[in-house]
Amino acid sequence: STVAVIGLGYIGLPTAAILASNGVKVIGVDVSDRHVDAVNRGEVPFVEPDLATHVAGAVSQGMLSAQKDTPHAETYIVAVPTPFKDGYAADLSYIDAATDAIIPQLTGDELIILESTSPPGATEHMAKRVLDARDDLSLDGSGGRPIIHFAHCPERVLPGRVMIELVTNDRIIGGLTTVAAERARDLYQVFCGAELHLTDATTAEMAKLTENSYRDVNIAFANELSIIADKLGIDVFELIELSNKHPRVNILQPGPGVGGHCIAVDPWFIVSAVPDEARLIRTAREVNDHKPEYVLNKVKDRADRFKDPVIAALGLAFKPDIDDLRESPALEITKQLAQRHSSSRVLAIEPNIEELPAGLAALPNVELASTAEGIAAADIVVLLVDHREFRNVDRRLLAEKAVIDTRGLWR
Ligand code: SAJ
Repeated sequence: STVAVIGLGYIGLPTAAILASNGVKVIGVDVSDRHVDAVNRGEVPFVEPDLATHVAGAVSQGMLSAQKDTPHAETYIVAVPTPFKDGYAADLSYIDAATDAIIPQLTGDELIILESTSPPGATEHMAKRVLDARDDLSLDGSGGRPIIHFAHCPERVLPGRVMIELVTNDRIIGGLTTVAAERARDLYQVFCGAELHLTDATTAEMAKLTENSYRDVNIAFANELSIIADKLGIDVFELIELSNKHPRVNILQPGPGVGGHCIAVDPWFIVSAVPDEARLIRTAREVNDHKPEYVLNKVKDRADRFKDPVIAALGLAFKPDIDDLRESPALEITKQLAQRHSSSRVLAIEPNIEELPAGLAALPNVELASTAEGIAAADIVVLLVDHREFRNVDRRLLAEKAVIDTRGLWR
């Protein structure tokens, strides 16, 4: 039997590759020629450790291929983006488009699994869209009509560790019916070595959003503490380290804000579904979103003591030791530094990229610099990302500088 994976991005392609490596025939579907062509050559269009080996192996053995049209398959896995739109509601248009392409292929007894992170009710929404278009099909066999099975199985893998965590993380599988959940479990069992927990679809949707909201709230707590500690003149990193010596306390680390396309987005899906109830979750988002402005004000306080200081911004990525700049507070802060201090030189230091992203390259006062040279030339050094390379910076280089260390890396 064949599995069609719709969306060959950060989640879909690893899932397609690991299924195919475990003997399942997989057809990957993507709207982008670049993704389709890369996969058919056995290549990976983005960076993720070990993924390239899996894709190359699966393609050369004929177990994985990619195309733009949605084929008929016994199982569909939908792994397309769910960005948010104005008002912070989830934008389901990619899910709807994937669903519309599946609808004409259905003959009965297919299983459709939604993997995309989704607001509560999205799996039911998908089922309704299918059944509204096809009154010859049903969820339960009523009227003797063939059944289509629906389940939600959110991904939980950490970028950079995807191929490991696909195998080792427990998974939550929410079916619109018990049979749907059981069929989805049989599929994930092929590659997942951890436990598979069955529930209903809405609980599975909420579990995913809850995990990321939990992390967001915990980081917001740390970010708020960092502002309180500044006010009180104490070191927040020591404060958290000492508080975490308590056996039931485990506070995360403050930073210049929360980036990536999951933790800074998913909590809004809960807020927009239940705006009056999700008060803490909304506030945490606001606290984390405010942190870049706080850092910018801190730099301004220092800069006011110089005439056109040279500012080095260390790190552009959204977290350490990756090249992913999407939704990165470090990138946004660097851009704002250049715009607000337009007669200053801003040295962007990001060891994981070769050239400046377009948004920064367009600014006349920004240059990409190496770590040692950038720091040496700077009056103000702002550490934004705790990359490995920055940990070992020679402290003598920092001695004469105004240093703002948002990650506590150089304590
Ligand atoms: N961050 C802090 N302080 C911390 C930890 C993180 O400021 O103590 C910041 C990071 O710098 C980064 C942001 O949070 O800007 C998010 O990074 P992350 O490493 O916490 O998470 P992601 O976005 O790479 O992946 C998360 C993971 N979710 C959880 O850990 C609950 C991952 O398991 C999910 O699969 C992923 O979101 C997703 O796709 O939803």
